[in-house]
Amino acid sequence: MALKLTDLKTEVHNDWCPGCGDFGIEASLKMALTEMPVDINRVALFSGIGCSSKLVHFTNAFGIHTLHGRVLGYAQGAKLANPDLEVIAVGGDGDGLGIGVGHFVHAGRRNIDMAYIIHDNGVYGLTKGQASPTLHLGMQTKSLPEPNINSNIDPIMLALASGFTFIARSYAYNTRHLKEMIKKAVAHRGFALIDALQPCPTYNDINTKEWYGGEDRIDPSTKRPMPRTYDLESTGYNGRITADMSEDDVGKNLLQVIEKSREWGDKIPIGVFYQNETVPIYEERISERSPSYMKEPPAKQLLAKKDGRSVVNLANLSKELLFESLVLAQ
Ligand SMILES: Cc1ncc(C[n+]2csc(CCOP(=O)(O)OP(=O)(O)O)c2C)c(N)n1
Ligand code: SF4
Ligand SMILES: [Mg+2]
Repeated sequence: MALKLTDLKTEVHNDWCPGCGDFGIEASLKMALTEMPVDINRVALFSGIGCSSKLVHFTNAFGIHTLHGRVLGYAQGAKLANPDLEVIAVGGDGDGLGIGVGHFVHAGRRNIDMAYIIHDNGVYGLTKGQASPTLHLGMQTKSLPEPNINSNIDPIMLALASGFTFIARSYAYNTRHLKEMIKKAVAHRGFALIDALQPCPTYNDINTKEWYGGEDRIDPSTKRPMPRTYDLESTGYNGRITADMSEDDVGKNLLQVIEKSREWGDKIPIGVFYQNETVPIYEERISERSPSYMKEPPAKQLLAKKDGRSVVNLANLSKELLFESLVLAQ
């Protein structure tokens, strides 16, 4: 039976602030799940810690709310233990690009087949609005006593440098666009990132819904706001790398990702910046060394006998490692 949006609803009380962009990301994810050919019983959601990371409680699918900055460790581990899972990780910009930035970079190098959505609101929402790594230099959101003293991390550029094979950006209130990006990220074979721009009306009073919507920029001819975000695809942009491309063309494509990632302010591109399915995924790399891996991954190994006793016999090992070494040491 087709999955409906109501199937994904939970009874957990939602305490996001009114107007929070997290609602748009939650709605987009749920819409995407109902439209994708995935079995919801095989979907596994993982989140870190932050306002955004509460999303797993509000979605009726298997999920784990992990630790701050550790979402990718858990999510990648689960996918490697059971490659049949459709793993989707979510979390804040602080979670993924502050404390968790090491995991972010190494996830790119591995290229495990899973998707990761960063809720990019420029602040540490849950802990009262400190500057997150994506807040631009010199910006002073309302919780900051002084303007931000650090330059920002650009998730698109960092992902490109780290080896991510699908890099997209979307906007929380453009749920139709974000839903499509999520579907593409999940369908992508390899590690897929979506940088989801997300207004935090409580602590980020600069990158607001009105700011993204261009309400301070009225088109003199139409007298209507000129939204800051625009769809890359509508400009003919194509970030895909294919096996038949020359080194020169690959280089040109990489340059256009850099060029587009630098656009910010009055014009903010959203869409797929880069997609490269010519890089082997981690699961293939392991299979080359261990041909039985995909057939018998760790999650399909027998852990216990029918009577509940472990099939693992540690007696000999502990005897060798502990007992004998202690006896010998005497
Ligand atoms: C190891 C550790 N360090 C710090 C914290 C405190 N902490 C909880 S959430 C958070 C930041 C959340 O910001 P972000 O990841 O951007 O998520 P948001 O709330 O903005 O969605 C911090 C610093 C923690 N829970 N664990
Ligand atoms: S503090 Fe910001 S990010 Fe957190 S729930 Fe409120 S509006 Fe959303
Ligand atoms: Mg944040």
